[in-house]
Amino acid sequence: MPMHLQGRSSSHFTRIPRIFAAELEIDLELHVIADLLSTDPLDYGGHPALKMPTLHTDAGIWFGSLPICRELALCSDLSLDIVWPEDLQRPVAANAQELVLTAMSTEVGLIMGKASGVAADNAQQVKLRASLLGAMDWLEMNHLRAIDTLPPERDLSFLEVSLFCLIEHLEFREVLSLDAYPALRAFGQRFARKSSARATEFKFDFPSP
Ligand SMILES: N[C@@H](CCC(=O)N[C@@H](CS)C(=O)NCC(=O)O)C(=O)O
Repeated sequence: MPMHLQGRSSSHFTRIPRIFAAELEIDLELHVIADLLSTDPLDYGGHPALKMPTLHTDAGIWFGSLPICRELALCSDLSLDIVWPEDLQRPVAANAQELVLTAMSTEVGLIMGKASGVAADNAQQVKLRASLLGAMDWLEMNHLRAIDTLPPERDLSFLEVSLFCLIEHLEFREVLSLDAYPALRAFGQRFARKSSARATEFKFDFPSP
């Protein structure tokens, strides 16, 4: 069975393994999930928690962007030097990774809330936005120090790929402008030049209703 990923071209958690696959020269077919309000795991490629992405290989189903990227790395013929979250020894780098993933999940909460008609001034949405802004302010101040701790000989790091997917997604989904985050915007512009980033640009798989 050829490997395929169930997800969406508009999803930041889906884009992480798509960038990894491109860097690792793995042919990965995207199968688009149609209905994000479905409560049937089968509509999410068998994900019991109703999330995307899932990877489907001969070995089985893989849930979540990090386990999927690890499996892609194991299946690749290239021996890329990859920095994984558990390799981040310094607090600034470990905290950056934690805040990137937290901000990505917070963004999902904001988008799903808006899409299902929750008002922006709902207390939960207000807290989600405050959480996102807190994470972004910290990342604006600290992401370069975090990246500086990575081994210079690396080919790829989960931290940089996930940070890139987060910051491009914020503007793509009109959740937050990057105007207040010039250093993060500059990081995103540099990373966006990679062919793996250009090959996986965010887009909506369906026309808006
Ligand atoms: N920890 C998971 C998070 C996955 C996740 O939150 N995916 C979002 C899309 S980017 C999702 O499925 N959203 C739909 C929903 O939460 O209902 C991962 O790393 O893949």
